[in-house]
Amino acid sequence: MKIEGIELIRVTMPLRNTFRTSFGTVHERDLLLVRVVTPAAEGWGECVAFGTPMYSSEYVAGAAEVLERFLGPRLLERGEVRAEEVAELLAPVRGHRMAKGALETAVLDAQLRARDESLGDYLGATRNRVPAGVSVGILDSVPELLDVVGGYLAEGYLRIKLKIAPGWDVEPVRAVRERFGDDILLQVDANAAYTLADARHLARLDDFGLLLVEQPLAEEQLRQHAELARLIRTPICLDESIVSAQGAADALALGACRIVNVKPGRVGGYLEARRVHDVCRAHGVAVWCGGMLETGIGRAANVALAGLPGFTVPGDTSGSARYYEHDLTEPFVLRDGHLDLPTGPGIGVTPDAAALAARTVASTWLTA
Ligand code: OSB
Ligand code: MG
Repeated sequence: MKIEGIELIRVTMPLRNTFRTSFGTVHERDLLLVRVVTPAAEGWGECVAFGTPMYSSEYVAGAAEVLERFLGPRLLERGEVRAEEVAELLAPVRGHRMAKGALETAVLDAQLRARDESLGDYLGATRNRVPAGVSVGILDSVPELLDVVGGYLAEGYLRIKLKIAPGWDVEPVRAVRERFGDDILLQVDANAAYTLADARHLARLDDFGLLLVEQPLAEEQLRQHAELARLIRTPICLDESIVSAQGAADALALGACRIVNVKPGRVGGYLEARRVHDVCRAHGVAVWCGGMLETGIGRAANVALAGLPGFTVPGDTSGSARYYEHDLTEPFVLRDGHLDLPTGPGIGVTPDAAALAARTVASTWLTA
């Protein structure tokens, strides 16, 4: 496919609810969309970096710059390119996986639209709907948390994830178990807020039958996660630490985790995300699809990926209404606790022009 132009669109989306994690608080979602124009079709990708580099080292303005100066020009100079060649073409630029992933996704979307194939079919999805979980941020009080969790359960969410941090861990988990019982699927996410010295404290979570504890320690601490796994019974899941399929293989070999959160942006796109899925599946390790507070653009692709057979537990693929009053696309709506895979070509959705225009703060065109 000939890439004629690439548009980088900076967008700000007000969040319905402030989202607080151990690394900071997000009031609105600053994000970057990538639109690729080819003679046959155009394609869209959502870059999952946040406005600030607190979840990981990437951030929106940095992603925009690396796309504009280094990644975009490499593609435009090549002219003809297939989605399956993008990662290799961009490999000389180190890191910046979220920026690369957005560009690869836009090319893949255009390629699939041109041949009228859905992303789910292309990736190998085996289901037409996926179970939905929801990630609940840190709140000011336990009663407030119980209200919020009760509301999500009433909406039909099939799994609850509580964000935790030192000072907000055992008590909220205990309160949710006491109020909603032992049958709800419950897990926690620390976003790297603890150290190995906290092992005895984290072991107190073992009493609550959690599905997993996500990323308790720092991104680089694979060996220490393996050590922690010997000190607590709750299965460890890695998020931030897994940035490639090779890294996932290393983490499994080390015993650093027993389950993996797959976020396509974090690993550089949907093709690498599928390889992470494949590696884990070959090891008998479950994966689930993480989220980055995406708009409908990123959400559509995540839901397609979550249709693959190794995604055996509910992910952070929530309905649009959990995040936004007005999404950029047709909203994703929970039916019976599930989201349907999009069936149209490519990612299956496009931004509503008026909704996008209302939220766009800047846009840049790159041409050959
Ligand atoms: O660690 O999984 C995470 C949101 C922003 C950054 C990191 C994470 C999260 C979530 C929410 O937990 C996922 C979502 O609902 O999109
Ligand atoms: Mg996480």
